[in-house]
Parts: sequence; C-alpha cells; structure tokens
Amino acid sequence: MRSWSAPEVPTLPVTGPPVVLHDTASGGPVTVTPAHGGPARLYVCGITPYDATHLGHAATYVGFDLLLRAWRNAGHQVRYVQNVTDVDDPLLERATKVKVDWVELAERETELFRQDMQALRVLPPDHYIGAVESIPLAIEMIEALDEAGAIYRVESDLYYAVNADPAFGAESGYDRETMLRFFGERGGDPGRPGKQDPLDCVVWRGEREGEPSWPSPFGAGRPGWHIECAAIARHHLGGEFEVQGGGSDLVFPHHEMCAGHAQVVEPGTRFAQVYSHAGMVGYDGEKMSKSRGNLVFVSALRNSDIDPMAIRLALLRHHFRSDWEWVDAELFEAVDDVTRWRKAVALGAGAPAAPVVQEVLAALADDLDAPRAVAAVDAWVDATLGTAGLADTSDPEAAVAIHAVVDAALGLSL
Ligand code: 5CA
Ligand code: ZN
Repeated sequence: MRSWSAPEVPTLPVTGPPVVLHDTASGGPVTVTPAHGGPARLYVCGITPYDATHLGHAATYVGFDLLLRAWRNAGHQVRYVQNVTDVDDPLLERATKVKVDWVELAERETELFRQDMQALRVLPPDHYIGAVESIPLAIEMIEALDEAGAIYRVESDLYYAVNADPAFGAESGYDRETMLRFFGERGGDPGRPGKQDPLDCVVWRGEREGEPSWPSPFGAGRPGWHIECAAIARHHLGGEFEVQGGGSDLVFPHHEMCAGHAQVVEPGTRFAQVYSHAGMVGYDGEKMSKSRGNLVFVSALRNSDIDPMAIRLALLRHHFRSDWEWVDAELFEAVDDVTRWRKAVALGAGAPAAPVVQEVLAALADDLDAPRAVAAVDAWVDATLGTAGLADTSDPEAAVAIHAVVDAALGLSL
C-alpha cells in the first residue's frame, strides 16, 4: 500500500561509527552491519489500524527511525519494510462496535498514521505492506509449513506446532510459564481443546459468520497474525535479515512465532540477526493502550497546534528501550527547548560544533541513545547562548553543522 513522503535527510560530511543494538535474543549488544556489503534490512511491526496513533506507537516508530538514520550516517544503504495489520480480531471488533465498515476504519486510521509519521519526520518504509494484500504470501508460507510437517487442523482452523522449530524460545528466552501467560494475554488461545501444545498458534482461521474471509486451498478464512509478518518479511527482505523491531509487547508470542515460522520453512537459518524492542510508554500509571483507553494521540496534539518537532524532542528525551510515563509538562518543556535550539542555530557562529557532531553520532550508534545525543546538543545550545556565562561564538560555521546533524541523526528540523 501507499507509504508516506520522505523528509529531506542531509548528508553529513563525517561518517558515524558502526551501529550497536541491544539484542533481545542474546540479551547483549550486537554490532549490526549488513551482510556482504548489501543494504541493512529492517522489519518493524506496524499498526493495527483501529484507532489513532498514540504517543506509545510514536515513540516506537521514532525509535526505529533513529536506527535507519544511524545506519545511513554510518554509510549503509537501508531497506525498510513495515506492515499494517489491516485485518485482525481487534480491528473487526472495533468496527462492529462503532458500526463502521472494517475496511473503511482501517483505511481511515492508516491514513491518519501516515500523516502523523510525516509530521514527526519519521522516514517511510520502502515497502508498506497490508495484511490483506499479502494473503497470497501467507497462504504460500502456510503451504510450505505444511510440507515441513508443522501444521495441523483443529476444526476449520490451522495451527502451527511450535515444537517444529528446534530454536523455539531462543528469541524471547522466556520460560514456559511466562510464555503461557503472555500467549493468553496477547491474542493466543492456550486453553483451546484439540491443540497439541497450548502454545501452538493459529496460522489460518477458518471462516466465521459475520467475518471477512478469503478462499484458500485449506478452505475459506483469513491468516493468523504471526504468519502475516513472517510472510511479508520473508518476501520483501529474505529469510534472513538484520533487525526485526517492535514494542516489547511483541517479544512473545509475536516475534517468537514469526521467527519459528520462517526458520521451519528454511531450516538452518536465523530469521533476524537482532531482535530489538522498544519500551512501553505509560500514561496515568498504565501502559498506553487502545484497549485501556488511556491515550494521548499525536493527531490531537497536532490539532492543538503543538509543533511536531516538540513532540519528537519530548520522545527523544527518553531512551527508546526504557519503559516510561508520558507527562504533559515534558511536552511544554520541549516546546521551549525547540525555541531555544532554533535561537542558537539562528546565530550562525557558536560553540565548537565538531565534538558535538561526533558525540551525537556516537550516542546514536550506541543502542540509539537519543537522550545522550540530546544532552550534547543542549550543552552546545547553552554554551552558544551563554546561558551560564559568556556566549561562545568561537566556531563561525557551528550552526550549519549542528543544524545538519540534528536533522540527519535525530530527525529534528530546526
Ligand atoms: N499490528 C501489530 C504488530 S504486527 C501491533 O502490535 N499493532 S499495534 O497497533 O498494537 O502496535 C503498533 C506498534 O506500537 C507495535 O510495535 C507495538 O509494540 C507498539 N506499541 C503499542 N503500544 C505501545 C506503548 N504503549 N508504548 C510503546 N510502544 C507501543
Ligand atoms: Zn508484526
């Protein structure tokens, strides 16, 4: 489906260091460089479009946007794929509840998401792929899983047997009890009679009264959630790629199952080299979520004339991997900060820029440490404006360099 327009990204005169990410599977840092000089490939799980983009989603997508920028600044080409779960239980339930056609609801919310991402200067994926348009890919992959002996039927539904992948559990590292808990909480059906293992997941859901369905060799129905991302990633990035990303609520079962599906189809491979997960943003003491309803929408902030760059800066003041709580006051501080940053770069001359550029690039290459990068810019702004003493204007070219690195690495247009 249609992606959104890319913002201009300045090319920097210096190259950033290789990018290191924390990998959920190994629990440690991994230097992520593309194989054989090819592009660095990223798959980020996209939205389920039944409601507007909230700040939790925005934090996750801004987080992975920093990865694309860090790779580009390190001199790599990138190939970026994101999906839209435009048919799934929560979307159909919401459509029924608000009496709107599910296709219309998905299209409307996806369009709002595109506008939000564009306003936040998030780089668009090269391939923005819907679940519905990928049904043939999902069917093909289910057939391949079936050939590998990993599929069985329960009534009209097809299940994937998790024990088909010898590496099952390696992505999340969770024990069985934790897996069972998250599986039940996050769309799974551990208690369904007839399953071989309570953790086995649906790959094809047979037709139900009142639900959309598509024809397939296994009967009419629709694909399960995990097969969707596995099939899209495999088709557009290959069976092995550098990074799969998403929020930490996708560690299990979603990313574990995606990895399993792909690794069973192509034995001996490892789906993603690194699994990277963004922290959960909370509000009013709980994880911001569509089902809880404690949401702050990006579009609502934009409609009240908040500068999207201030929203982006407020998000960047938190490390993408940490869980944190949105506090409205931080947005108002960010509005003031953007004004101060703009004032400093408008001066032309300023404090020496070269060490700041190095520090910003180094911080972002070190597991996307945006708070550290932002602190370096803060310090430059303070020195340039003379916030605590004499203004330093010793570097006549400072503003151009800071303007460029803040844009290229942090995605902030001053
Ligand atoms: N469509 C699936 C992924 S294939 C999905 O999880 N959609 S979503 O709309 O529920 O979430 C979209 C992305 O935002 C996911 O990566 C999810 O992990 C992330 N996310 C959801 N809630 C939060 C939150 N409160 N804080 C940070 N990220 C969040
Ligand atoms: Zn996904």
